[in-house]
Amino acid sequence: MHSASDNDWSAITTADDLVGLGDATVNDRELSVASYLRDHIAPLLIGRDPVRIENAWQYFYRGAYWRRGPITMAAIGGVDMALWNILGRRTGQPVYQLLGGRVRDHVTTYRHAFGWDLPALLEQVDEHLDAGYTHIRVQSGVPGLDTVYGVSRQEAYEPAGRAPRPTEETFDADAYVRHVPGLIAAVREHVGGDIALLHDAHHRLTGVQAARLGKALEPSNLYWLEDVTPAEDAEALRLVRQHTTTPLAIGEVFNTVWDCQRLIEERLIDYIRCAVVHAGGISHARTIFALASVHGVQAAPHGPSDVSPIALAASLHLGAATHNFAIQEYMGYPDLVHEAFPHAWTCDAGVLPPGDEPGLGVSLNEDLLRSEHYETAYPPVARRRDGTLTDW
Ligand code: KDG
Ligand code: MG
Repeated sequence: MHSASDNDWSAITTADDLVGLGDATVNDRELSVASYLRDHIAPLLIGRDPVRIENAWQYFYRGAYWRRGPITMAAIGGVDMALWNILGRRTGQPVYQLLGGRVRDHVTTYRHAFGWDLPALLEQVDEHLDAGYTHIRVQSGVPGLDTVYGVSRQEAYEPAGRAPRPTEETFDADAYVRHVPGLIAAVREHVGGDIALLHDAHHRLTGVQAARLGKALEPSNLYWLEDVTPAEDAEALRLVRQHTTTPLAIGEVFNTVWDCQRLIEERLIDYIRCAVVHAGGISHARTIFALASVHGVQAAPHGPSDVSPIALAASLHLGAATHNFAIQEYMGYPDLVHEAFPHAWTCDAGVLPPGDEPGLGVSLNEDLLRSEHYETAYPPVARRRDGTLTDW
């Protein structure tokens, strides 16, 4: 490779001037990854053969004494995506062809509906139904709380607010667990039996609270209950598993196969939610999903608006070629983001075709990006009523 990250954008340029884009964004820690790339990876890319993608992955993972963690793995992930992108452009093939070709006609997606109360929530649910979506994540406010993570009184794309420090909100797990089953039952009644409903608890419950919630949600027949306990606590999930048949999804905060090995091998979850960007790129997400396939667990990557159109493209190419890839989260982007990252993937009536352009099929509108500037944004911090922090 000729140069890497020597402009403002995360691009790798080969000696014969092929450019590969990657995404290495870690929401609210963006600059740490930028430093990791600039200071520790870019100098070591120079002179490497861009075709040896697996070799580069192994070098950056095993060659570093300090391994794993979101910053390291996102940096490796960004490089890996860019190298797959380059290989596609060099061979004139979309990345899904290089991964073995399509196993499915399209990748199914789910959208977010949120509303402070039931009428507001149903309004958004209806908009998604009218647009042809069949899978909808539903989140709402909770009586007695002023704010709830991911639910805004206004329209919003991402819970992270642009500010020099995180806002704080109060969370009450009992109030939440009391409220959610009735709310989702009302949504189920509204949409009928054929629509898949999902819900995200954002890691904030104990095992017992989560088990109660899962049980109470059984009549609503959820597609999944997500992040119901802190992801790193396998025994909490085991407790939930023992008490409910509500399907469980977890893993958006995992970065390597070793983070989720136990959950997958012991079948404590139904869906593994690692994102290509945060889990070491296409090469390593493929390893995770392969382990999952052996144990009856399906892939369902994270895809909020802080996962860029480049990383989404990488996920869709992998999804097209991965048998146990169930669904891709797609939160949507503001218009500015679509303009900044022109992309071949499309979103139409609940499906996300990756497009057939060589590589990942995403480019950068550099003029537009140059006119924007970086601002710190943080998701809120949540405290219980006594002031202690929630797990997240
Ligand atoms: O940065 C945090 C967001 O990506 C997260 O809140 C979104 O939980 C989330 C989801 O499932 O999309
Ligand atoms: Mg989530």
